[in-house]
Amino acid sequence: MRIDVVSIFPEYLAALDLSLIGKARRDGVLDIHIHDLREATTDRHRTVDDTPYGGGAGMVMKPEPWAQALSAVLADAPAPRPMLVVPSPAGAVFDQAMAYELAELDHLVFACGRYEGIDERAIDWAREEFDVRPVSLGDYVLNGGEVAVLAMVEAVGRLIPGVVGNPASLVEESHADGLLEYPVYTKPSSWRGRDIPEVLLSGNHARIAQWRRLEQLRRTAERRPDLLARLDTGALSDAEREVLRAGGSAPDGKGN
Ligand code: 6GU
Repeated sequence: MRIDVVSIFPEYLAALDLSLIGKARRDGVLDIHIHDLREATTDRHRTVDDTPYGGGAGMVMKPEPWAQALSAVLADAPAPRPMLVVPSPAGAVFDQAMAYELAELDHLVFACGRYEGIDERAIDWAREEFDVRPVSLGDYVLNGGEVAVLAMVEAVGRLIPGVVGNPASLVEESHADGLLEYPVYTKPSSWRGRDIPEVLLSGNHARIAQWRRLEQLRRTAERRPDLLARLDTGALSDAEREVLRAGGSAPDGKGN
């Protein structure tokens, strides 16, 4: 997969050299290019922003540097119509389903806005050559798109074959099946007076799977009841229904 990121703070994206994403880059699995938007300016001050028409606080990113920068990316693109992801608190909310969708594509381009955003005409202009998706990480405001791009590249990149060493770890994790992950434990089995749930020592894989499934439902009901609306309730066992009826409260009443 090819990924281009355009930003006025290219150093922010240095984190993409680290860990599994960094290794995937070095292995040639992810072809990631970081571009400085200011390189696409022509004035002495390398201006990328100006005051908003209609008034109001803050500054707006000028359209021409974006057109120049995105045209340069297109000139080097492996295929026509890359996906242009525009990080914005005014975008559609990024989730695991969107990560899976983006992971199927050959070429993603991220346009990191700062200030109050990018002149809307630059976005409209880009629609002629890109599929454009304004995307938000959630309902809060960041100062710019860079942190959001780090999150999105990691979420999408780890779904590309060869990025995560053991593909099985992609199956049993939060959101893979629309539920939160079950709690996990490692050695020692007794630590500071706290024992792991005995079922995990039983060696009974069916019982363990059943326990984990109930814990997933319990946690989801407790922490993210909004996710349960998408659950196929026709396919639930009696024990699973009971966990949901109890609203995610654990048998000991503590939740977890
Ligand atoms: Cl993607 N960008 C910015 N600037 N703020 C955000 C966001 C993105 N997602 C949530 N808040």
